[in-house]
Amino acid sequence: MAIWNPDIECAKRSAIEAMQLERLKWSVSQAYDHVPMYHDKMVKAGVKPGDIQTLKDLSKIPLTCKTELREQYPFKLLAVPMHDVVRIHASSGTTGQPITGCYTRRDLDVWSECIARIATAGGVTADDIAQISFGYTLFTGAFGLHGGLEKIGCAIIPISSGNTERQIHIMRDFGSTVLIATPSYALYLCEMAQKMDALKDIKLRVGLFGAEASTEEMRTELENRFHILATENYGLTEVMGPGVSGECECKHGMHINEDCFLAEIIDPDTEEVLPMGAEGELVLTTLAKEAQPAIRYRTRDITRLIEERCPCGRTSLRMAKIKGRSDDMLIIRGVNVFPSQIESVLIGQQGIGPHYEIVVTRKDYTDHLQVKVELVDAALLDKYSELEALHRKIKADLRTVLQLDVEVTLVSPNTLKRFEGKAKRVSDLR
Ligand code: DLL
Repeated sequence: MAIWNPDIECAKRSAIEAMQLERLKWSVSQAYDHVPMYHDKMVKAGVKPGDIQTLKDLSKIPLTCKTELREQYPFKLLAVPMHDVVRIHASSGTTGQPITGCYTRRDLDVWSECIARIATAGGVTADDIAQISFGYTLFTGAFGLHGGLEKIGCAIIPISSGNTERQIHIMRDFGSTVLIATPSYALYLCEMAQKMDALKDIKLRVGLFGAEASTEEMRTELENRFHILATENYGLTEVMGPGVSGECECKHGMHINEDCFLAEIIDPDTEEVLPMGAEGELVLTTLAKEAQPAIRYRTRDITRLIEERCPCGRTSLRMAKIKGRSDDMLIIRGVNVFPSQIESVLIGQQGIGPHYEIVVTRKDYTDHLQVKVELVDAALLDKYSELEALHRKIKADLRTVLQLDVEVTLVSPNTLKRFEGKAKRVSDLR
């Protein structure tokens, strides 16, 4: 298993922590000196950059949340003059004002380096032909992966997302060996390839997936259908985009690029920093970002850190699969439900496909959870007893996992929405 930058990725903990401390001091000073929002927050909390003498001192600085960043739209978070900015990305802003991400030339170099590391960890080499099926837009996914894969030296197909039938033609004709997409779009591509009877001619061997939560069951589904090794990548516009962390071929947690990001886990309610290994909300601080530093940014993503050594030889801390976002968690009749729990029950069940929708309503002051699932074979609709048995089984399995009664609706094949980017499977109509 190749390692892109063994000096960093396999460094001793003491060396990594020394580097982190030095960079943390620099990053906090950048933010304090040049970004009024961070300056004001630190002054209010009575902290100065000079108070950061150990990594633990970071907790003296207040946390930062999405709303605060939104208030700085578009460029009030810049720590450098616009003259030094060479790229501007933005989050989709579907749930409000978008958040901009600005990069200096050096930021782009660091970004490519981070991606080169995680793509190599996922098994990509210079001999690969990589089909990037993320949208080449303001979204960080496509351009982020593009820079890193170019650094590795693979042949990139910048096809962007959408036009799914054409994606399959290109995948087959160009002999793509690496697919880069959201897991939900990868699944749609796979279905299309099956429909076009092209799966047998496809040479994919690696899938680098990310940008949305997906379960272990979904990974297995993609690996089995496409005959690939599927690894997962994580990142967010607020701190850089993809490249914060990524899995190696061992697929046991995403290795964090710790020379560029400092990760903490907090209790989302009390905001207290939790000990190593505890599950909670991921908080990230950038250590190398020039244009737009992020200090103690609350990601809302729920995970835990893993410090046990990985068999791959990398020494970096890893992040477990994202369980969900704290703001995605549904509270149904007082019970906490993550969409990922529902997905893990559905995927792999005989008779149903991997597409689903979750609809939450309130009737007579009571929450009601409906899960719509697609049948694989429409013929089942005419076989009442088999249909009934399948329905009963899914309902019972959901009950075991969620401790809730769920209305299960089995729908005809190919009737639920397919996604070309991040999937939106939950409608909370309360
Ligand atoms: O999704 C960056 C990215 C692009 C990551 C491509 C990986 C691959 P945003 O659009 O700003 O950035 O969305 C960030 O997406 O806070 C998570 O909630 C979610 N997310 C990203 N990667 C994962 C993942 C990009 N592997 C938000 N698993 C984050 C679960 C993920 N959720």
